[in-house]
Amino acid sequence: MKTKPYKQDTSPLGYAVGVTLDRFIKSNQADFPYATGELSQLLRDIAFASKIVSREISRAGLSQVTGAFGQTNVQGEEQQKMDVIANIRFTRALTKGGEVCAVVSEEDDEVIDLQNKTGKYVVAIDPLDGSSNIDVNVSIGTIFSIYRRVTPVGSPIRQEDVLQKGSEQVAAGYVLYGSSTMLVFTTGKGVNAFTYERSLGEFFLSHQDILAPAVGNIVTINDGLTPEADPRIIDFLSSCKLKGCTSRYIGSLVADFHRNLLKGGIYLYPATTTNPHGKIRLAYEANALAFLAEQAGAKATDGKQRILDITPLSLHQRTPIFIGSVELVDELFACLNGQRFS
Ligand code: FBP
Repeated sequence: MKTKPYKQDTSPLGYAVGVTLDRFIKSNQADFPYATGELSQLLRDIAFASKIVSREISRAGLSQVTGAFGQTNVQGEEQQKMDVIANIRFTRALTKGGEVCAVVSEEDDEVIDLQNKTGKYVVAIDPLDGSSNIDVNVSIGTIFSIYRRVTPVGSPIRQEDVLQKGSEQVAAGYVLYGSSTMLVFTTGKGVNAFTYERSLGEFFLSHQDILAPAVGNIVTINDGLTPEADPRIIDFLSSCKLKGCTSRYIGSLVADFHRNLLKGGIYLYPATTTNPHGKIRLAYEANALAFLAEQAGAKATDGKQRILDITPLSLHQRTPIFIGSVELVDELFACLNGQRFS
């Protein structure tokens, strides 16, 4: 039987649409720790849930899902309807995906035991970050951290499974629901971003091997906090102003982090007299972004140590966070400690 070898058509008619998330995962399987397909399936489950959440957000104003849900979460914050919707969608996708045994969510007081006797992974998730921006059509996000459980598979979930240092993460990422929906993640081999093509229902690779500029000129802080912050932080902010840095603050951690990751800058959420541990949660906000930052050549500290070296003591503990371009984080650290951040 006569055959002919496939030759990729190069005419404009067959223009390339790009590398899908699935194809990227398949061709980079070696970059996935343990490389048995479970972690890649878990990432697919997160991508699937984010498509549903992205759809709900994009039509929020039309479908009565804006506004408060009428309950408060463990942080004492009023839950928004979209917080609850995102929590349902991600927890359900992780349950049905079958790779996860436990979930730590910003919206749930306790650990959610998925009663999955074969699940090897633990996920810590902020289903919807930037709640204050949901109803005003400003970019919001989802943040996730993935760990391998440390106790035997099939045995009861224990504290050591869910209270792991950030340095133990096997993967982490966020979804940004902005002018486009993007999924950004690392498995410890660099940072890649995928943009959602709604008409095809697919995430396509749009930013490969992201590296954060070592030098940045964007300072991101809620200026309303500064009167209660450490005066040495005020000194740092003044030196940035003198250097001609600019100020940007969206009020959604994911969106502020993403901008600074691409353009160069520093995000600061310090401890204040009102919040002596800051506001940002270690398990499902700071750890994931710190892993991504370091994988992109940037840095993340609580002012004393690497965020990833912090030993977690409780599920919803908060931490001060200073994250971004190396030069700016080093300067901030030197302001606070009078020595370099190594
Ligand atoms: P949640 O919305 O998930 O609770 O996250 C916290 C957050 O909204 C961050 O996204 C944001 O950077 C910060 O809090 C804004 O805090 P503030 O309103 O004090 O500036």
